[in-house]
Amino acid sequence: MKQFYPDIPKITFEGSKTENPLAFRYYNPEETVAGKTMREHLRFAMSYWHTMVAEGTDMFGVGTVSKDYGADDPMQQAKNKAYAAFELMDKLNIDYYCFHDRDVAPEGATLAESNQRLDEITDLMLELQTKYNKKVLWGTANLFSNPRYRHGAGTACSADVFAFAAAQIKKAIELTVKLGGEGYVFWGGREGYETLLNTDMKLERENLARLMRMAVDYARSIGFTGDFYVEPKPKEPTKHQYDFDAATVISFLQEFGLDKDFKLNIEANHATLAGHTFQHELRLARETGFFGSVDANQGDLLLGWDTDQFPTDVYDATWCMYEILKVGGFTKGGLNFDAKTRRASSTFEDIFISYIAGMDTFALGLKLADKIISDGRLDQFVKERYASYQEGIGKKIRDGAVSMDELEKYALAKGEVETGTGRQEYLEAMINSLMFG
Ligand code: XUL
Ligand code: CO
Repeated sequence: MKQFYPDIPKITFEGSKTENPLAFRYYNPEETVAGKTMREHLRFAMSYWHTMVAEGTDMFGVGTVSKDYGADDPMQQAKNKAYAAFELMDKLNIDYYCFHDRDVAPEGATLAESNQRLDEITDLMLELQTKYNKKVLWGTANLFSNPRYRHGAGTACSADVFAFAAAQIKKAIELTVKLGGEGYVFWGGREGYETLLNTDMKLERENLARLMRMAVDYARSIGFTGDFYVEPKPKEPTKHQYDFDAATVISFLQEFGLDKDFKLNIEANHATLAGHTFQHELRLARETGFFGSVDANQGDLLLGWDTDQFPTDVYDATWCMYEILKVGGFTKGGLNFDAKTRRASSTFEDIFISYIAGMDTFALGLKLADKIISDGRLDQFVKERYASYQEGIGKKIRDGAVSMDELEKYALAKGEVETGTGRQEYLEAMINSLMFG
């Protein structure tokens, strides 16, 4: 069979000393860490849109790498893209992938034609999944690229657009089920506004919730047993998105009675765009029971947009894996590399090197997080910092067994209080010594 990456060998683990750029330094899939293999912990996924489709265009220039896979006809391109995708996953030892409907098959002149094309291509994808033993982490619908969605999809001012979006989601869910997908994502690409001057925010938010409710009910009715996720992002492409950050999404889900149906897909670069750290979003998701999946990438803190870089920041990966270990690991979610090579990194080899870098970074993060947790000093420190809530008045506060009167009496009798030092720098130095030994 024709190879699309003939110069790239199968990538194997060679250890941290290797100088081979096409080898893993830290990701050793069958190595056990904290009771599970790295493969089981990390559940890496390839993002079809960046890896198989995006050609490096930006606002100032055209693509720098061709993704036509040697064909002119759009359907032949889509087929070749599928062959290339599975060759890439196979060579990188990646078990999962994520896709939008429009990534895998070109949109047709009508919805019916688009759907027919999707049927044809997903037949091939299913065949390739079996051949290469690959799985879908999650599917989704692209409700933001076509001009019809310029006012949003579920939050559009036009009911016809709402209906079109619903039809597209229905089909994307059916395809996710057909391909055995373990999840389905709602990312509100244009579900927000540019100006409140022309916006009925109440109706838009209610409609978005209606669409999500209908999507869940439909999916369950056709036997989808996977997870639904919302992927928070504060802005871009719209000025304000309704799925702003984890806290906003959680309250939205609760407001509309969707909190039992959805979890969160936390993306690193979206967290920083919202003014949070990646870990903050993960921590909130973990502690509220909404943790689901992760879009692993990183932004550039000097830039105000979503650069979707491959993750190489070991601190961020470590704190991400710390939260994931603390929540007990992924169930149906995983680490999807929603990441693209820089525009100037314009060869297919760069794509492989980028995935290797990302996978190694998270493998290292997993090992370091395990080290921090096993060491125990950090957890112990936090526990002791809140020790006053374990007994006496603190325990009564936690138990809801104390009144304002009683607290006043207590404070009056106590006099000035002593709260001790936070020792942040001690902790930072301790973590560095754990990480760098
Ligand atoms: C955009 C983004 C999307 C979602 C899926 O910022 O992250 O690619 O992950 O629609
Ligand atoms: Co994403």
